[in-house]
Amino acid sequence: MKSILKDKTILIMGVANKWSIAWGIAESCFEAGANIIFSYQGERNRQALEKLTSNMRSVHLYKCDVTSDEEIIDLFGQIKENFGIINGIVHSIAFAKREELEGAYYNTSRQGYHLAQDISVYSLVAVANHARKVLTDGGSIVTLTYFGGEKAVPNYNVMGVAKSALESSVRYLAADLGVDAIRVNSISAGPIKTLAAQGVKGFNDILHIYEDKVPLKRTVTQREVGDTAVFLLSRMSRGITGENIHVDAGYHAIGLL
Ligand code: NAP
Ligand code: 1JT
Repeated sequence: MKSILKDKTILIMGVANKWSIAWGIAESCFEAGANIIFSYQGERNRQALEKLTSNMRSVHLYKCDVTSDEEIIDLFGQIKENFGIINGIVHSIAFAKREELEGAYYNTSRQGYHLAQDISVYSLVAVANHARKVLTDGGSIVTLTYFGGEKAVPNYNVMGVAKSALESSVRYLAADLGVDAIRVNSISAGPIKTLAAQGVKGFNDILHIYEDKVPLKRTVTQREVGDTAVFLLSRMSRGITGENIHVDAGYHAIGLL
């Protein structure tokens, strides 16, 4: 298992800091022998990545704000130029305005709705499209979702609707790209304390419910998500596409009273 991604080059999008799920995935990929390329939104993330990767083998960092088509096109242009072919992409990016993640969903603003869809969903579509020029040997695309895309979870609101669209996009992209041997899947992670989760009203209560009630009686870690991502990026999962794997300590399988 140690070299399951040996000779594979993986692009990881969405590391903000050491708590990011994308960083847990990067650590798992690194341990599995992958060459890793990172893309980051802004200068602050670049500095965090430089620090985090200071003891890694060759590190490659590219700026890409996914609200910009030019930056996405430019990212894959540079990757084509410097690497030719890559084998996998991890999309670990989402955004919504904090004020949209509490209270009634019907209070969602038009602009807040569009922003959440643009960054959290359309970005995967645009990335998949432009990535085709570097996934010419086939490949695997993995994105991150949450249970609030399947059921109405209090406060998740506009992000829940975005995650539904993301999970549907995974199926449509899988249908499109299968002919090119490109697989597309998502991981539905349980709640994890990250920068995104910080300041979310009631988030700690959700973590406590997990510790009390879910089958494994605990929350999940970034590395547990990372190890599932390695599976999805590797040939071990070569028969799987259009799938959503829950890494949530069993929460999705039970009915809570
Ligand atoms: P995180 O560390 O804050 O990661 C979110 C990343 O998205 C950050 O690196 C952020 O960069 C980036 N991003 C936002 N807007 C962007 C843009 N326009 N262009 C490029 N990058 C952009 O939080 P996380 O919890 O690891 O989230 C990663 C994924 O996991 C998200 O899809 C999230 O919905 C999903 N997820 C999280 C949980 C959880 O409980 N934490 C559970 C299930 C699924 P900046 O920091 O610079 O904005
Ligand atoms: C974003 C945020 C995406 C928080 C996110 C997210 N995906 C998962 N989380 C954590 C979370 C948040 C809520 C929740 C359960 C988990 C913050 C803004 C950027 C996008 O409620 C049940 C609200």
